[in-house]
Amino acid sequence: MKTDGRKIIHVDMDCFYAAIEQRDNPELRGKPIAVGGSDKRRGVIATASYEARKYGIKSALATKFAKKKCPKLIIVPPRFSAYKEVSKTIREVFYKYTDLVEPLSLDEAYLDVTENKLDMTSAILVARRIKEDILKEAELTASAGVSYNKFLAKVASDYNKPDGLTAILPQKALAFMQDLPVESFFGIGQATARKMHRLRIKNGRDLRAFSKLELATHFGRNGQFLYNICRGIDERPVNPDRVRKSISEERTFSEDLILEKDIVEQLLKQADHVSELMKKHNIKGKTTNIKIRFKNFETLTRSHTLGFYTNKAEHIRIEVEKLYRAIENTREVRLIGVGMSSLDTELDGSQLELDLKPS
Ligand code: DCP
Ligand code: MG
Repeated sequence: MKTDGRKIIHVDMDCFYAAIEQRDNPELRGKPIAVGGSDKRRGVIATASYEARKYGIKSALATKFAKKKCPKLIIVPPRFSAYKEVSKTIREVFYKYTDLVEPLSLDEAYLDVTENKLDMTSAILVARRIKEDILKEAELTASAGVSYNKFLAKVASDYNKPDGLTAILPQKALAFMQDLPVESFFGIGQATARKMHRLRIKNGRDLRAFSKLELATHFGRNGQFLYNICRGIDERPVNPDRVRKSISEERTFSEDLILEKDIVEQLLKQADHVSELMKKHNIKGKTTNIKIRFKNFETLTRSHTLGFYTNKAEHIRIEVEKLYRAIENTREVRLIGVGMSSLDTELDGSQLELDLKPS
């Protein structure tokens, strides 16, 4: 099989927010806990400890419902600054081994260790060392997956959680995917999985029985990707800290915003922050972007490009408000992002992000 000889690691922290809360408060250890919003204020669970997962408590569940499933469940409010701090620590660990690090979120990243700073030939050994370093530096466990591409490394890290280390060698890749349920394929969401079930596709073996054309017919643009991944082919490179070409501010609220007035007010506040930051660094942009995440984690993005560069708050405010009004939203909002792109500094690849604190 063609593997282009890469060595990719995917690292994902174990029940990230909850593990940090248990680390920092010994009274929570060994108990079913969940980080999230209060049931009294119609909050949702961000994540749950392994003790709580036994009761079926998981991300995005309404806290009220979670308490019904597990009456002893302890709800802990999130402390985003602590999570960011840990995220920084683990990234520093990654950079000890390679600069080819592509963070996917606060708690997970891809690393290309084909060549690495310690000249280690075994990627499995690198992964073990990374896990040890994380345990030492952050007192937390991570799960790692090792393989020759991103897709398989990601599947592998999820295979044996928590504190797992799974390698999928090239000669084992197809066998590994044969019986892997489509739900465990990264990139296959719930809706696609349901569609697959209707087509009697339950696992990698079933998927491989479909031709490229058939997959394209049923799954559109995703068809080619599906055709490749079930054959163990994924040539996407690890993108080290992509030079992002935007300035943005994102906020997750500890309680969802319900009133339109509050949502718009928050959007305008963030527009002001983005404008301030742009002015401070003498940057202007043409495209305004907003991102709205609803209570159920569905996320919408909208953008509009002006015919001129600006960093004026009054311009960004108008754009942001127009973009939001056009959505005609009636749902509760848990996250808002406001940003500017198409920057006049794009040629030198400037990138800035506000350091966020939750409101
Ligand atoms: N998160 C969230 N809402 C979600 C999913 C996740 O707020 N719907 C947050 C809380 C998680 C963190 O992101 O702790 C990392 O997400 P993961 O999907 O990696 O979940 P965990 O790390 O909590 O658990 P696992 O051990 O399964 O990776
Ligand atoms: Mg995780």
